[in-house]
Amino acid sequence: MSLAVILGSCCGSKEEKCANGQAEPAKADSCPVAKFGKVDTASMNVEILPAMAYPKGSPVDKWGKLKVAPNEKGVRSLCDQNGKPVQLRGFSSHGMQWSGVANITEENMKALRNEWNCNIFRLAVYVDEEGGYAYNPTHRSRYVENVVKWCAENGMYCLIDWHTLTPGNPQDAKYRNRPETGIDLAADFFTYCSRRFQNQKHVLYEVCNEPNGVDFENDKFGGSKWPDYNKPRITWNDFIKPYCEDMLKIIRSNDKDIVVICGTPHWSQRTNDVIGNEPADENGKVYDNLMYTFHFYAASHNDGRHDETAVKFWDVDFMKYFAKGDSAKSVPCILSSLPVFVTEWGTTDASGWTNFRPDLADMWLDIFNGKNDGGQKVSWCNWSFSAEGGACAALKWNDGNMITMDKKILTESGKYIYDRLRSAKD
Ligand code: IDC
Repeated sequence: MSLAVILGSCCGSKEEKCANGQAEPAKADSCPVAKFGKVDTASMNVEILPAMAYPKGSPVDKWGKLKVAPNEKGVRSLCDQNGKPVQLRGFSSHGMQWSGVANITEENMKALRNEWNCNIFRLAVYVDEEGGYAYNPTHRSRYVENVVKWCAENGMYCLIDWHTLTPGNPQDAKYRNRPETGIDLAADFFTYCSRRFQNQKHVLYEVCNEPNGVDFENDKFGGSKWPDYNKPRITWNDFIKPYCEDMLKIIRSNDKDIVVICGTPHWSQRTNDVIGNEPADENGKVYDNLMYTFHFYAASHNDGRHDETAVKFWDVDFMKYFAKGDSAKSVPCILSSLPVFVTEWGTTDASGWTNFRPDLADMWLDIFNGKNDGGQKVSWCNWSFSAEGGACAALKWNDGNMITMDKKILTESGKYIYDRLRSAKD
């Protein structure tokens, strides 16, 4: 199926032209989807991999293809194939184009399952950053596919993360209509992956990491290049939701019930913007098996304390929003209202470099273990399984190629996550 057909609502007499993924995009005013680029026919026709096998007794063997279903309080939560709530816990990779990728080996994936007790691994596919996917699309057939296979071999779930970050708008032409090729990289990537991996029970998709309104290049928005938490520039309604709906049409046309996770405004911190306004198909039916993400870095996003961190962040009581809601701020309890997956979090401040705060991380993990009004168990991936990016990285610099569980190679954060993963109970 061509991109324009999947994206739908195209354009009467111009249908032939718009419906052909290989045609030049028509002018924006003649076709509502024309501002987006093309999908490569090679992606549309990629060979579908046969279903992979999972070791007996492993998480994927026990839980099967995940879905979103009500928990005992009637709150939508991540569940196994039989509708029993499950909690996934594990790591996110660092950018696979940097040396962080050095740690992602067959051996280490085995260790993450057998020694660290991870049941998920998130692969961060940076796009337009130096050396990212835009500059090397073979990443999908090399790293992505290897990680999908290695996760299966160990019976772990695999979250494929389209790691949009700079630019912060997932609808930016750098993602949706590359000037040099006219390719809609996001649509092309999800066309390829949802077809290639359509038989795999252990795959999940995160369609955009951390939408944000930073404009490093020319500050189109005027004033500060840093957006205000209270006034997100890349809003849920105008930018992120329509983008998620585009990707859902593509993904669900190949894989009708796979769990898909949507990014949320302001670096995936305004999860509450989604309440009552969830992505829907062309008939207005809200998609099933959708989750929404919240990202936090413990020293920056917590109960609103400001005093102890070098960098001053927001005085938002995120913990209250998620666990109970805050009527004074008109925020209902988020974990009673939406199925949430914390696809990325760090033990430090949001730079990733400083302020390791296990005490604040503990408070968050208590909430995720069920201490919230929705009784929702929240799945998470820690940033990052890497020696890159400062104090939040799990491994020490130059010792990244972990081959044994010698704790000498772990940072303070790595030791903390190791203990939390090992002591976690299903
Ligand atoms: C950081 C990396 C850093 C890299 C940068 C790119 O650690 O090496 O140069 O991205 O801009 C996020 C992002 C994640 C960040 C991480 C730490 O999703 O990509 O990684 N962070 O800053 N959101 C909040 C923090």
